Amino acid sequence: MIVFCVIVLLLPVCGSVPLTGWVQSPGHPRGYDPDSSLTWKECAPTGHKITLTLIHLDLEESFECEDDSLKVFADDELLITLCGRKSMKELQSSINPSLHSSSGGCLSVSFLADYSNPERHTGFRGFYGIQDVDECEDPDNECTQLCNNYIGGYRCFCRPGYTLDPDKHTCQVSCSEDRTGSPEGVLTSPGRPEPYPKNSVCSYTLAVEEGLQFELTFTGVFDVEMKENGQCIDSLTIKPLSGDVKTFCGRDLPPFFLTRSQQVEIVFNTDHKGENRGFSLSYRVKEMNCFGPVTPTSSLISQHSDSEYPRGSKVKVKCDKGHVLRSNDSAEVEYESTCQKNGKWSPVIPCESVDCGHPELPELVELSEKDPPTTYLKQISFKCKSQYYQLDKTGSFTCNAEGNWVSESGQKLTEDLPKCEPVCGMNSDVSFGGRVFGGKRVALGQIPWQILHKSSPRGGASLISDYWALTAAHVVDGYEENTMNWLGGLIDGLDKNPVIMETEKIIIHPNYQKVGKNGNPNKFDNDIALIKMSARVTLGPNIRPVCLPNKTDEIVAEGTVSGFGRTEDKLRSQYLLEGLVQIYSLDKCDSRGLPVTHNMFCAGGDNIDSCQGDSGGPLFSPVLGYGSPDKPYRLAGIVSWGPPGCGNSFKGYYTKVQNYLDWIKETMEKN
Ligand code: 4AZ
Repeated sequence: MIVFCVIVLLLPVCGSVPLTGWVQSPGHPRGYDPDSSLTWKECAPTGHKITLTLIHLDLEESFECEDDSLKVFADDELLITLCGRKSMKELQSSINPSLHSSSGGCLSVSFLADYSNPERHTGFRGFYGIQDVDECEDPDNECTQLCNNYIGGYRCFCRPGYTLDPDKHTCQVSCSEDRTGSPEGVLTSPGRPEPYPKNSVCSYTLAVEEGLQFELTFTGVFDVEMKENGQCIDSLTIKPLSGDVKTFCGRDLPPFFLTRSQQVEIVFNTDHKGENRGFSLSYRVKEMNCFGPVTPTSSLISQHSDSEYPRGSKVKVKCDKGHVLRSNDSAEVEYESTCQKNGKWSPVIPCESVDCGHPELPELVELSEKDPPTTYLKQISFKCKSQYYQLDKTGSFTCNAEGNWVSESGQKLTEDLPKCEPVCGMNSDVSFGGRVFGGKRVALGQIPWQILHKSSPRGGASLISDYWALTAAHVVDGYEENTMNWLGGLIDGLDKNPVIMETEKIIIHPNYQKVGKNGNPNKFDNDIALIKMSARVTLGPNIRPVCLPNKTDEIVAEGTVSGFGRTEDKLRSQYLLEGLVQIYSLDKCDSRGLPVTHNMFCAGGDNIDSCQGDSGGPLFSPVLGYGSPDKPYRLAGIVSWGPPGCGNSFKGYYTKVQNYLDWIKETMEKN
């Protein structure tokens, strides 16, 4: 009973697991029978292992022990397979040392004899036991300092001056200190001048009453472990109650330092390796002064903005250029401030950046960026909301100190707002084949400036902006200003969904006159009129303006004429037709005696002519299909009149648009 209790005290597991015992093959030592077998397994308690010592082995020898075999497993993994005969010496030297389980693991044996036994074999015998595992021998035991093994476990412990971390493995220096109220002193890394300890976190608190601060001076060698790339491995961090946190490491002595705060925490952190000599830091209380500037975007009037001021000092603060006081009166930029006992200025009124705000923009113009910053020196630029428009001028505007957006040349945005103007002379280029007199069918979007007045009289016009169109005066003569409807965006006169435009103004050229013998009303001089639509025409791929000619360009040699007018066989064309015509000087055309003026030119093609119903429509160049952004389509002429009959050897007469550029410009500006 006494013996049992002693064992119980030494090894709490001894009651349940036998300490030692024998394991042997069936029939040992007489010999085992064919087909005999044995399995055996023992497990160790925590901190222990099971060992097996074979003292005898005599099994039938076979290739890879495939006949009879003894297999030993540790934690279900095969350690060794044995057969044949082995001497005690052999067993002790090369087999037994490996026959043990892991700490807390199991060891098992499986013996198997096959059906035949040509000669008698005595089998095997071994004894097993439980052994304590020395975890301290294990290099992976994770004790950072000292290790103590005991039966069934191990314990880490620390050298004097260190405490064991709650993780039970790490030794830490007990180095934290609260020096509240201490006006001066020295802080050093633990163990200085020896290398500082590993795995430590030292936190030192310095604190004094309000109105005071600390002056920190590093002395002697500074050596805190740092990576080659400058990153800190160990670190010394200075955390004032208010203000910037600073972290130091490496070998450069940190500079003299004022905390600007009545309390500061100094934290020294080290990792698990390295031999470095640490730091020495002396501290001294100093009166807290105020520092300029009072706010980041201000300066002091007639004083140095970045010096120190004793308590009670009064300074005049002025906001930097482009900044104003955050107060009701936004124009204010100056105020007086006094240095308080706590080293802080009072009052402190922030100087805020002037904000130019989002400018009010004309219709169709928008900011290039969605919600750009609009404060002092920020830049904005513009774009058009639609691809069918372009800005009349490029460049960006900058928010100036007075709160105005100004261009690079200094012009105020409000005085010169950018405008979006329709891109002229561009079509949606699609090649189209098909069959004015001798004309070809036009595809949708090919002549997007062509618009149509369907009847009384049937006639054409050309959009020259998103409000204005040009036509022949004789087409609109007699109409009340707002009684005409024009159709656009169509190539089929019977299109059910054309763009309908209503006229707001019809302005016939003041010198327009019908001329002709016997009051024949079909020949005209100054046959040109401007129509203003009552609403902005929504431009798109099929409805866009044509460009006007340049004032100084030579009259072009050829162009395309288009319209919904009379064809060889029909009084009116359902579809928009176009044809290529050559342009001639007036003396090359036969007007059949009818009077001509230099406000006209004549043109015609190979059996191609404009005719009744085409009047007012465009003659433009380059010829359809040859326009490009560098060479936009320009309106050279307006279909006007011709000698009787169309498509014969007589040419058609067109109003020469180039002669009316000033009138067009002035009229559009005035209306
Ligand atoms: C017309 O009566 C008309 N061949 C238009 C053009 C031409 C002739 C007549 C040119 O509207």
